[in-house]
Amino acid sequence: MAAMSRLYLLLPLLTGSPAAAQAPDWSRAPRVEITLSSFDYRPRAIRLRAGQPVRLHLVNRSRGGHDFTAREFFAAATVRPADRGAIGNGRIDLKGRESREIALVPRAGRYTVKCTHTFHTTLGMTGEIIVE
Ligand SMILES: [Cu+2]
Repeated sequence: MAAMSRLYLLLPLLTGSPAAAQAPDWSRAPRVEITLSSFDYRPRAIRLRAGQPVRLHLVNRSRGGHDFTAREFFAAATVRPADRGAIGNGRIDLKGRESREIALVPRAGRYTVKCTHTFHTTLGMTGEIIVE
């Protein structure tokens, strides 16, 4: 019985669940590719798992610049320290043909993403991030 309860105490550490107060192993986080183009995001609905570390790989396929703006999403998430500088006021800027990786642990919720360049949202650059 005593051995059993000890195992339960160790379990969060062994499984790497959020209960363990340690930095996520970012290298093992699955990679999710998100493509930006004129004037679209692919996929339109980005589905992520709550509390699970993930590496968002943003790829701008167009010649012009775009951004990936999701203020509530980034504010709620735990972003890898090395990537925090790339997010200014919930926005990630991508020059033409640029790509960037952002690792984070998302929090459950539904969030909107949009491009803040003039008229780009009107032209279709909006999407949704669904974290369950
Ligand atoms: Cu844009």
